[in-house]
Amino acid sequence: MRIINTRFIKSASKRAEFIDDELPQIAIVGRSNVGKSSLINLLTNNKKLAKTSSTPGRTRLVNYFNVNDRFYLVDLPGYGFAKASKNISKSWDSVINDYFADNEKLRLVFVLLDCRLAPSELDMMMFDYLASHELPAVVILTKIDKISRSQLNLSIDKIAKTIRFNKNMIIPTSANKKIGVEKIESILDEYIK
Ligand SMILES: Nc1nc2c(ncn2[C@@H]2O[C@H](COP(=O)(O)OP(=O)(O)O)[C@@H](O)[C@H]2O)c(=O)[nH]1
Ligand SMILES: [Mg+2]
Repeated sequence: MRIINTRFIKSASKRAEFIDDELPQIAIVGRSNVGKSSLINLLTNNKKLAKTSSTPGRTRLVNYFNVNDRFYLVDLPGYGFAKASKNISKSWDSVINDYFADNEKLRLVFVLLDCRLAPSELDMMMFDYLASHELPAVVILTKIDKISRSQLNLSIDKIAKTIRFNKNMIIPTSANKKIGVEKIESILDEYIK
């Protein structure tokens, strides 16, 4: 599927505001600053849209983008904000749990990981959570323009082992160099029927 037409629909702060219509949904998760907004910008090639999603007040919200009138791309709040907190649940927004709970429209979750960093405890919790809820996940490695190709191969091997993922479920991307769009588009065909 080529992404041709995208538009921002709404931001939701609680369950009652979530969208539940006939369109399937693909969610984007990851720690703050991993590159969620930049990925949306890359995929939709729409700077106005990215601006919308990076409005500071909106970062704790669930942001819905309609893509090709075929599905919603759903930008979830970044986790790991409360670094000082010993309480992990405090750094994982409850709106994330609410979004995942009984969500029949959710087809796939993109979990974003920075290609230079080992997956965090919260990332691992997210993978466990998705596995236990039988939600399909694809890993998007962000910011690959920051490392060499050989570093990238090492990083993919390491991360694949850590999270026990098949390497072809890990997609290298760069928002800056516009790398990875075709691979992500081909993944969409598998999950959006
Ligand atoms: N070099 C590089 N920087 C990136 C890339 N993607 C995001 N960034 C930078 O990383 C920072 C956080 O990105 P953002 O999309 O706002 O992350 P979010 O908090 O997950 O939405 C910003 O300064 C971006 O410019 C990338 O592919 N390459
Ligand atoms: Mg963002």
